[in-house]
This record gives sequence, structure tokens and C-alpha cells, in this order.
Amino acid sequence: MKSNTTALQTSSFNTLIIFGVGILSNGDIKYYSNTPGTNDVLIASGGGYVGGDALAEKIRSFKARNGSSVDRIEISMNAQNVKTLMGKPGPGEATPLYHNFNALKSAWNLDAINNDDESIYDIASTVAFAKMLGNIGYRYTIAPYTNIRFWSTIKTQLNNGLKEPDLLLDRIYLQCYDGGAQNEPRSWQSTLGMKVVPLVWVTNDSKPSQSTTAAQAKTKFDSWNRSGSVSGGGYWNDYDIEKMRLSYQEYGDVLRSIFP
Ligand SMILES: *[C@@H]1O[C@H](CO)[C@@H](O)[C@H](O)[C@H]1NC(C)=O
Ligand SMILES: *[C@@H]1O[C@H](CO)[C@@H](O)[C@H](O)[C@H]1NC(C)=O
Ligand SMILES: *[C@@H]1O[C@H](CO)[C@@H](O)[C@H](O)[C@H]1NC(C)=O
Ligand SMILES: CC(=O)N[C@H]1CO[C@H](CO)[C@@H](O)[C@@H]1O
Repeated sequence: MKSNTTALQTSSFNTLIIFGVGILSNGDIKYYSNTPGTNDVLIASGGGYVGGDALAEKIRSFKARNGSSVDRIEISMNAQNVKTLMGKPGPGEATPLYHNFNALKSAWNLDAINNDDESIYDIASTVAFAKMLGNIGYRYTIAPYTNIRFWSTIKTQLNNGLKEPDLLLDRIYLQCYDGGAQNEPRSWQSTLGMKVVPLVWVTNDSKPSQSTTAAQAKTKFDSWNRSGSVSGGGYWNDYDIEKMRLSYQEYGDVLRSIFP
């Protein structure tokens, strides 16, 4: 909510992932702002978009501008209430949840839903929900930091019978910071049978030990790309770029230099 739109459009980033969204027990969707000075916003309810024009325009503008490097927008979500709602009323097209995600896709011009489940890990409901999203027209991505066996099962079931460029689960963003600091992209790629996009945490005063300057990010991405030929790189998170007054351009240039 506090991002610099121009900087995001002009610093070589091709994908933005908006953090974070959650589903309420009735199938409504809420955007949790996670930033001091802003409030959580109900964004879809009763089958329609209710998040307001200003927010929709801001999000639509990221990839709309002539010259913007951004061509893909994802929303990142937790897995709260997914299991209950996939049980009843289920993933059908007539459910409030289906209509809400359909309305949100149009209102925000979204491309993918990112699953950042870090606690529930229920296979059957995750697969049912992802397939529902696929029916709506979303791509599906994951952002694991641990539990590789769960993610491997999800990837196999969702992409069963599908081929590039029509994979449902078409990207894996791997957390290589904090709880995932020891992750080796190459070994995840080998287990998952798919390339990953490693993520590092930008300079951050809340967990300085996880801070990664642009120069350090370059060293990491370069080394991962040499050892395993990863499919890109990325950063957690924009809020810290704003708060710490970091340079979008420097972090973006690193990605462009290694993944041209
Ligand atoms: C936003 O980013 C642009 C491009 O980098 C920069 O010119 C502008 O000063 C920034 N705006 C703010 C409020 O920081
Ligand atoms: C983008 O901008 C360039 C230069 O101003 C212009 O020639 C081109 O027509 C624009 N393209 C679109 C799709 O607006
Ligand atoms: C990253 O790996 C790809 C694929 O092997 C390669 O084309 C690219 O040149 C590499 N980037 C660098 C900076 O080595
Ligand atoms: C400055 C600051 O506190 N930044 C953020 C660092 O990232 C965590 C999330 O992992 C946020 O909670 C902090 O607000």
C-alpha cells in the first residue's frame, strides 16, 4: 500500500507479488495491509469486488503503463479456511468463494495466486482450491521455505498431464532467508523437478541478520545461477525498500544483470 509505483515500473521487475490476502470463513477475501498506518481492507464479498476504485486503479496501473517492465501480478495468501470451504460448499462455480476470486481477478487484473501456506499443509484441499483457481483463469505459484515433501506432492498433482507453457503451478518462489536461509535452490529443483526462483530479504532493520544488500544479492544469485541455473530471482519485501530508503533500481539491476 505504500509502494512507489513509478519505481516498481521502471526498475526491471517483471513480476510483483502483493502480500498478503486471506479468506474469511464465509468466503470473503481480505487484504491484510501489514504496514503501520494502513488498514486491512475487505476486497471481495458476496461475489463482487468491494475493495474500492483507488486500490484497484493502483494495482491495475503496475503493468498498464507504457514502458513498465511489469507484466505479471500475483497475490500471496495464507491457507486459512481453505480446508473448511473446500469441504463445504466445495470448489464449484456457483460458490461465493469462486465468484469472489473471479471478481477480484477482473478488478485487479491479476495473473496468479501465490500460496504462502506456512502452517496448514493440507494436500486435498490445497489441490482442490488450486484447480478451482485454474478454472477461473489464474496461474498458481508457491513460496515455500520448508516441507519439501508437501510441495512436491502439490506440484505433481497440479501439473499432472500439463506441459509448458500451460502448467497450472508454473512458478516456485523459494524463500532463501530467515526460516529458509539454508535452502539450496539446486536441491529443491532436483526434488521438485522444476526450476525455482530464489528470494532473498532486502536490508531490513527488523531482522538485520537476514539483510541482503544489492551487492550481496548479486553474489548469491550469481552463485545459485552458476550451480543450478535457476529461473530468476526476487526480493522480500517492498515495505523494507520503502522504510529503509533502499534503491529499487540497484536491486532491479542485479536481477537484470544475471537474468537478462
Ligand atoms: C519514486 O520513484 C521514482 C523513480 O525512481 C523517483 O523519481 C521518485 O522520487 C520516487 N518517489 C518518492 C516519493 O520517493
Ligand atoms: C509507448 O510510448 C512510445 C514513445 O512515447 C510510443 O511511440 C508508443 O506508441 C507507446 N505505446 C503504447 C502501446 O502506448
Ligand atoms: C544464468 O544462467 C543462464 C542459464 O544457464 C545463463 O544463460 C545466464 O547467462 C546466467 N547468468 C549469468 C550472469 O551467468
Ligand atoms: C522494518 C521492519 O520491521 N520491517 C519488516 C521486516 O519484515 C517483517 C516480516 O517478516 C515485518 O514484520 C517487518 O515489519
